[in-house]
Order: sequence, then C-alpha cells, then structure tokens
Amino acid sequence: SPAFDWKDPLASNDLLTEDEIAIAETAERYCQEQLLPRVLRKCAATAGSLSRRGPANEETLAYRDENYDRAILSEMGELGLLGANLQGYGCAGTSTVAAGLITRAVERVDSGYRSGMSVQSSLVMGGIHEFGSTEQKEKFLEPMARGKLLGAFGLTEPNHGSDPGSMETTARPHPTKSGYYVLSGAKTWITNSPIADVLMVWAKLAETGKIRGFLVERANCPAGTLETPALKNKNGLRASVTGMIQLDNCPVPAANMFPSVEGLRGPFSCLNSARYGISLGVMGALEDCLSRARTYALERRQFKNNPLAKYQLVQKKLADAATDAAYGVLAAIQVGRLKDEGKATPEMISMIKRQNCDRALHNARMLQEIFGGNAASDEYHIGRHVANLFVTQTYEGQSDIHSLILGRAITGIQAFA
Ligand code: TGC
Ligand code: FAD
Repeated sequence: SPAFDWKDPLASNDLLTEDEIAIAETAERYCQEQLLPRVLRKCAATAGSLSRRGPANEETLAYRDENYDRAILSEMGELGLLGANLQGYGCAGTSTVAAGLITRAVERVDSGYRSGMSVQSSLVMGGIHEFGSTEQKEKFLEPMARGKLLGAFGLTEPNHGSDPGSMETTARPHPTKSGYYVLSGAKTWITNSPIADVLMVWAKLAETGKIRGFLVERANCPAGTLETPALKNKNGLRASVTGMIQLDNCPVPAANMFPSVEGLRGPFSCLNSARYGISLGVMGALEDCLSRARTYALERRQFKNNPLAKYQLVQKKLADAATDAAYGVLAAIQVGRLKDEGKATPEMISMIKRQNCDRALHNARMLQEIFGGNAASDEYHIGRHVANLFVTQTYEGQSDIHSLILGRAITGIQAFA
C-alpha cells in the first residue's frame, strides 16, 4: 500500500513529466550545492565577484552583507535555467511548470536569488520575447539566456506602486537627434537596477499619454542621464540587489522601443509570467521552513526530555504548513498546464500568487515559533525566509490588490479607485 510522504503529501510529483523531474533535479542540485553556501557562510565563490558595486571579498556573505554575486546569473545561464520556458534564442523551451520548478528550487534557498532570476527570465526576457522586434530579440535574448547581460524591469515609481497607470516617467522625441526619444523620470524599488546592463523602462509618450516600453542600454547612456543608486539596508530580500532608475533626458533610440504594444497590457503581460513563477517559488521557501522546523522539533527537547515534535500544538503547525504547501503546488501545476494550453486567465494567476504568498508567509511565521529564541539567529534560516516572504506578498501586486482583481472578476465591479 502507498506510504504517506510528508515532503510530497499529495503526490504532486506524479503529475510531472520525466523531463520536468530531470530539470527540477538539476536546479535543486545547483541551488543546494552552489547557492545555499553563499547565503550565510563564507564562500570562495564570492571572491572576485563581477558586481558593479565593487569586488566582493571572501568575508562577504549574501544575506548578511546584502551582496549579490553577479556570477550567479552566468552560472544559471550555463545550466539553461534563465528564460527556461522561452522558445529559441538559446533558451531551453521547457514547459511553464518546469520553469516554475526552477523558481521553487531557487527560492528554497532564498527569495532574493529567485527575484534576481525572475526579473531576468520572466519580466525582461519574457517581455522582449513577447513584444520585442526581431532585431531586439536577436540582440538581447541570447546573451541574456547565457547570463552575460543582466536585466531590470522598471515599472514602480516613488509616487505610483499599486497604480502604475498613473506613472509620471515620460518619453519625448529627442529635440535634436532624429530617431531618438529622451526619457525622464524615476523608478524605485527596482530589482537588479544597480548592476543591470539593460533596463526595461515603462514610460508615457509625452505626445499621446500612452504607456510604451523602452530597452535602455546602460553602456549607451551619456554621463549624467542615467543613475541607478542602490537602496541599502533592506529588512528582507537582502540577497538581491535593489535600487532606483533615475532618468534625466536620457537618449534612447526609437529602435529600442517595443514596436507594437501600448498601455498597461505590456507590463502586465510580463507580470503574468513572473507572478506564476512566484507562486511556485514561495512554495519552495515554505517547504524549506517546514523541513527545518520538523528537524528542529525532532531534535529539541523540553519537559521530561520529550522532543518538541511530540506536542500537539507543534504538530498542528507542521500539519498546517505541509497542507498549504501541498495545495499550493497542486494549484500551480494546474494553472501552469492551462497556461501552456492557452487556457489560463490573469485572474487564475492572481489567485495562486495571492494564496501561495499569503499561506507561505503565514505558515513560515507560525513555524518560526518552533525555534524559540534560536529563531532570532540567522543561522537557523527561518527568520530570513519570514522576512523575504513579506516582500514576496508585496511585490508584483500586493495581496490585497490581487483580492481586488479577483473581486472585480467575481462581481463585475471595479473597486480600485
Ligand atoms: P486595468 O484597467 O485593469 O488594465 C489596463 C490594461 O491592462 C490590461 N491588463 C492585463 N493584460 C495582461 N495581463 C494582465 N494581468 C492584465 N491586467 C490588466 C487590461 O486588459 C487593460 O488593457 P487595455 O488594452 O484595455 O488598456 O488597469 P488598472 O490601472 O485599473 O489596474 C489596476 C491593477 C490593480 C490591476 C493594476 O494596476 C495592478 O496589477 N497593480 C499592481 C502593480 C504591480 O503588480 N506592480 C508590479 C511591479 S514589478 C515588480 O514588482 C517586480 S518584483 C520582481 C522580483 O524581484 O521578483
Ligand atoms: P502602495 O501602492 O503605496 O500600497 C501600499 C498599501 O496600500 C498596500 O498594502 C496596498 O495593497 C494598499 N493599497 C493600495 N491601493 C489600494 C486600494 N485601491 N485598495 C486597497 N488597498 C490598496 N517594482 C518594479 O517595477 N520592478 C521591480 O523589479 C521591483 N522589485 C521590487 C523589489 C523589492 C524588494 C520590493 C520591496 C519592491 C519591488 N518592486 C518592484 C515594487 C513593488 O512592485 C511595489 O512595492 C508594489 O507594487 C506595491 O507598491 P507600493 O510599494 O508603492 O505600495
């Protein structure tokens, strides 16, 4: 008779193809062997980092020191983990579910590493793949798939986060140079921006007020027209680099504008793919919290030398987390399959992004209690996941915003404004 597997309680692995299992195993191995050691422990691999923030020294630890090792993107590129579900241009052409299993493996280590990868794969490469001209695809996608070019996605502004439609960044025809626009404005809370080579910036055309997407190449921006200062001292996501994009009459060729998409459909289409990746990614973080809490509860003894795992209140926390993780993975696999069949709606993605982020944060916070005072030490990893999961619930549409997207679909009444 079948045995219950607490790591996969509803046998979700049975829904995966052989290829998907092999891809997930490759990703898990890389993440556990190469990424996990970088988060807290000293790791020679951070020496000589390519980071534009200056070379990291051997004492630099990703989460503690807010260091992002640029070499990670190249390593992921070599393994075919970037833009994995895109067709052509050196991308692996996997299923949507397989790409989600990669984000789950990465986020099992740290949401910050998944963030850096999601922006590259889903938001920037995905956007270029869907909306780019032939020239843009040929120029950017292959080096991005190899991790040689790093991308950032600039939608949020200091005054407009949940409501990007009110953005103030503008693109005007260049006053003297034909075939060019000049971009002015500020984006904030932008993952990868301080070290990105290509910045996808969403701006309103001054003449029409329509939102268009531009590929701003750092190397081609004259001095003083593009600044990307880092936002330091974050409470979470410390293993990823976050910053602003400040544009001051920055000249960008018209050839770097997406030719045919206008309005919010452009950035939101990129977000559909990234939000899907987050929905499986946060399940990886929750599964890691569960595994660590279970081990701790079996080893730690209190009252008559009993393991914490003997006590019913502790077992309930483990049961709740295992249940929510299993349900979340199943739901994400179902939506991934529908996405590949062209049957997924944005509301389905809102539903799994909201539910999985909320349940991951709630359960991680409950599991944190099992560690008692040790939860305060980063060496137990649980506090890091909790801090990260707060951010995942906030970016790519805060959970309440996804509630309103679902509420609109259920009632037909728009409640945002
Ligand atoms: P609304 O009227 O609803 O829509 C405007 C136009 O956009 C279309 N659209 C979509 N298209 C494709 N996919 C979707 N999911 C879409 N949602 C909307 C819609 O059909 C319409 O098209 P058209 O042609 O008719 O103009 O727009 P609204 O202004 O009322 O939007 C409200 C709301 C709340 C839905 C939206 O503004 C929203 O989702 N806000 C959340 C903002 C957000 O998610 N920001 C993410 C920033 S990027 C980020 O966080 C990256 S973190 C990366 C990391 O580190 O992992
Ligand atoms: P606000 O829009 O000010 O919202 C604040 C609160 O009010 C939220 O709880 C929200 O749900 C609530 N609220 C707002 N409007 C309503 C309403 N109508 N009804 C009910 N409640 C409402 N953005 C990018 O473009 N690119 C990136 O790469 C990126 N990376 C990020 C990385 C990190 C580490 C962080 C923290 C953020 C990142 N973001 C990025 C920005 C992120 O998408 C925004 O923070 C998010 O969309 C929320 O916007 P806001 O912070 O301006 O909050």
